[in-house]
Amino acid sequence: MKAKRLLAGLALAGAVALAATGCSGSGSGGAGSTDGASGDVITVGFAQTGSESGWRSANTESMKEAFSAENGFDLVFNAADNKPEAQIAAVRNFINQGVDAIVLAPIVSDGWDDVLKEAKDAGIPVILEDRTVSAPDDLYESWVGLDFEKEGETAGKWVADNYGKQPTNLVVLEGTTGSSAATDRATGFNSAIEGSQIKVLDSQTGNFTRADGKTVMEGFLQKYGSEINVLFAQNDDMGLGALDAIKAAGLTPGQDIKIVTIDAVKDGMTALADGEFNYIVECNPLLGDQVAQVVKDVLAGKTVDKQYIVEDQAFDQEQAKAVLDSRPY
Ligand code: GZL
Repeated sequence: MKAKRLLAGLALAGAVALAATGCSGSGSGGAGSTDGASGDVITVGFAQTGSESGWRSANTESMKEAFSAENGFDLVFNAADNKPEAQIAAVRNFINQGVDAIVLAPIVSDGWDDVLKEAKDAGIPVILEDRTVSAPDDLYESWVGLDFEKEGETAGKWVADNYGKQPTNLVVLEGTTGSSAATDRATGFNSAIEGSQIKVLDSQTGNFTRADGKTVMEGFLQKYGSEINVLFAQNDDMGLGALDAIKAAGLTPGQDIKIVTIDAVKDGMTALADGEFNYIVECNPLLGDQVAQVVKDVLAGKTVDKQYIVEDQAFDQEQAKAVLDSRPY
């Protein structure tokens, strides 16, 4: 059983509070300083997925802020344009450069065993952030991420509680095929609607992007039209793209078609506050401080947990209105 540590919810200041279970990084090398003992700059290769969504932009910003020069880091950044083979090549380049540590936000779960083994053989620790991989967990030091299955379950429970007691037709915009975020959200969502009168008419990937979310929703509307009662978009951006398609079809989002999404980025929360979305489950992108702490602890030879899972919350329209102006992303 992997040791895992739940981190307290996101403080509005955007800092990730650590749970009282002692994950305090109390030794030298807190994320806000150099690594204590040696004071040497830590060179970190960060293999990011790309820039597919508002969530990704917020995550990249959080990581760059945490892995700054004043925090004792030299960050080598790569964004793989959502191409798994390019991301594997980026990790291999980091190994060849001899970085001190590698941070990876894996686009997809599979295909990582070989290059992670190469990193291990080169003595370069790998820390996963955001999504995770299917490779054996002895090939990476730790995963700082989110409970995607719980996010999907929370979204599904809201749909089942509100619309599951009468025949309801639903379509799904899935995230990137093969990503742990998409796979686990689907697992959680489907388990939550099981036994209800929710009927899934169709489910296709929109690759977590607005453009593809719009295109796939246009197809759904052409095929099913006003039969569609509810849209579950696995991230805000696909839901935002779907808004354009729904309006172009002469339908009113949030009324004719209820919309539930995951992320809670600013544009999504604005759509929720404006009544175009109906419910959003948060997925906290501000992981940088925790990841930087784990990197420093690993390089200082300290024991770290295999998982650090950041807790999420959820919002309806009234809650979105109340917090919109104070949200850090
Ligand atoms: C979730 C993250 C997903 C977001 C999308 O942690 O991997 O990828 O939900 C992003 O917005 O593109």
